[in-house]
Amino acid sequence: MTRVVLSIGSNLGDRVAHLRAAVTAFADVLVAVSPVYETPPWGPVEQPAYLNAVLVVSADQAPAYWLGRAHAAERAAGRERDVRWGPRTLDVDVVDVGGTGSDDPALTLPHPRAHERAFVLRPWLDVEPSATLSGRPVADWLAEVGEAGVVRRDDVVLA
Ligand code: A4P
Ligand code: MG
Repeated sequence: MTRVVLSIGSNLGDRVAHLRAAVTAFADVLVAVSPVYETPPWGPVEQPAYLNAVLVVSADQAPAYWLGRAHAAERAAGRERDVRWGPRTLDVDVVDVGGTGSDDPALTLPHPRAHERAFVLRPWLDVEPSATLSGRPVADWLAEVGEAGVVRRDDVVLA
């Protein structure tokens, strides 16, 4: 069984409902669901704050399978791909597939920006305290990045 880390995020419409829909979409393979965080938008596009969380899933499947399921979950949430890094009802990124490395632009592993994003590292650490990313503890990456503006939302429970 391969252990897979997915990052989920929403900053349009009913954000909580979109994250819950992502959890439901992966219910058959779900291992863990992280707490939810309110996070300031990352990147060059001005947009509303995100709700972010991490899912750990597991199945005996190749990396492409997980990207396919991620895109299916995004489509089900009515995701429209217009602006790169722009606002979205649901984003599902494949962060790590059992430590596999890939340079394929269609599925780069581990996710090329995960190590610099507190909105991925913080919830991941909550559910896998000893996780590593590119051979380095996630806790160390997070200490380097910092957690400014990342606020845990204990009032929002996904599962
Ligand atoms: N792709 C390559 N590798 C991967 C991977 N590991 N996981 C390809 C998922 N997709 C991967 O993605 C663009 C292309 O990346 C896809 O065709 C896929 O084959 P997309 O989902 O179509 O577009 P995008 O999401 O706008 O681009 P990208 O690069 O995934 O954006 P990011 O990096 O996900 O940024 N701020 C906060 N606070 N929280 C967020 O969740 N998210 C974004 C999106 C921006 N700012 C944010 C957040
Ligand atoms: Mg994406």
